[in-house]
Amino acid sequence: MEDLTPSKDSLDAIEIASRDEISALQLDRLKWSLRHAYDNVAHYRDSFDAAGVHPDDLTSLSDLAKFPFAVKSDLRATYPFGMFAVPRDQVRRIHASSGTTGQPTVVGYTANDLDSWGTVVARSLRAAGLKPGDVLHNAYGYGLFTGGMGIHLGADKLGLATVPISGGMTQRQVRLIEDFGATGITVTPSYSLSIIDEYVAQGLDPRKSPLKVGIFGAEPWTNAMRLEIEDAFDMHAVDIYGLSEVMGPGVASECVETKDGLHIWEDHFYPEIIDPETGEVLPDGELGELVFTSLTKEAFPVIRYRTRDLTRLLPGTARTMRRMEKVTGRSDDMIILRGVNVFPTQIEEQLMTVRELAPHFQLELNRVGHKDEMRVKVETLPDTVELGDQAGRELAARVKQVVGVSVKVDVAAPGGVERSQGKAVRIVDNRPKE
Ligand code: DLL
Repeated sequence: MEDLTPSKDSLDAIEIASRDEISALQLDRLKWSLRHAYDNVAHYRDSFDAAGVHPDDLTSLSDLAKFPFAVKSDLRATYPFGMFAVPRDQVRRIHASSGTTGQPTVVGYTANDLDSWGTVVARSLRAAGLKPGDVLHNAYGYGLFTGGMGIHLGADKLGLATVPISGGMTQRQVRLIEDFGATGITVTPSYSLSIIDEYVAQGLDPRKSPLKVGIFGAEPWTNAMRLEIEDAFDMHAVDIYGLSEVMGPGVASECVETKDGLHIWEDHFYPEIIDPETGEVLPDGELGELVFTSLTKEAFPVIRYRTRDLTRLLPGTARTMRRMEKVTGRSDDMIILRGVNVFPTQIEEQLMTVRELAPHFQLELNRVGHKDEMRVKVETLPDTVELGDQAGRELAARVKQVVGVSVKVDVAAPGGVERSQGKAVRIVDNRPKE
């Protein structure tokens, strides 16, 4: 694979500034952001007052721990625009979550917010090794989802030639990557697997594609999956993280030269890790729930927003900004099976070690009698169909040994597991609601 390391002088100065400079900037911006939220959003004013804290109480970064958390239900309760901090005529963009599990969450951006978003996404794409002259095949969904439009903003800012293909119509994805000579692709890891299958179905070798790097996010994926995708396309694969409430894609991103976790763009987003049970702030290095406070956002400031994503904070490497480890999963996606906590990423890791099985999978939870049962739905490769039963037994044994739970493995023929066109649905929960 080609060395895509960006030159030092192409980086924003703040990416490699000293920790003291970064902290000083964060403190200034944090003071502004708390004040802005308190003065302009009733929810923050009420919750700060109820907790007996005021923006003036913050004199150091660690004082942030005194302030109350914001959670998704706060956003839903103020649907649609109750958390906006600017007059409506200053809002230039509105995005929203799909709302499949309740009231959609609505977020807004001013012109300055869109500019900052473009900056952090451009930084992320540059960290992945892209530069002006590259053709970016952007297969994240365009629409209310922040993936497509967010990446597009940053690609424009960096000076790439963007192909705004969005998700779906997989045959055409392959054709346009080839015909337009895409050198970068932005896509969910699960949908990239469908694109790889389609290459093979068309009799093409994905390793011969023009792609040099893929920038994958919007859902958890493992380092084992990274190796699988890098090998299939003969390209680099890096991780990009973000969430609509905090901005969208580009809150944190991995550097192609190190691939050692995602640098958080700390001049715009202040991270904390908390114990999800007690809310206590944990020291860097410890695993817990990621919490973000926006430092520059005007339309939709978030103060101590609980992401539900589990990870840990690590010191900077390729950049001075701190890293977050690859996300293990969302606390909502943690399955408790007969007392053992299991994340879909743990199953993914084991699946990747069984050579005869394709990387697609889904977990089905059933109640059998009084017991919960997990079925892992997988499929064979076209040339390993006869080895399916044996491969299924091997996967069950590895999951038992490494993850510590007994699962049933259902091995289907190639194409038997539902394909994703965006975020994969990893868990199908058929258990009766309690
Ligand atoms: O998924 C934004 C995004 C788009 C990120 C494209 C990266 C690329 P939401 O739809 O609001 O926004 O979903 C946010 O997705 O809280 C995580 O649980 C999960 N997530 C996002 N990126 C990653 C990642 C977009 N790299 C939620 N690894 C977040 C693991 C991720 N989980």
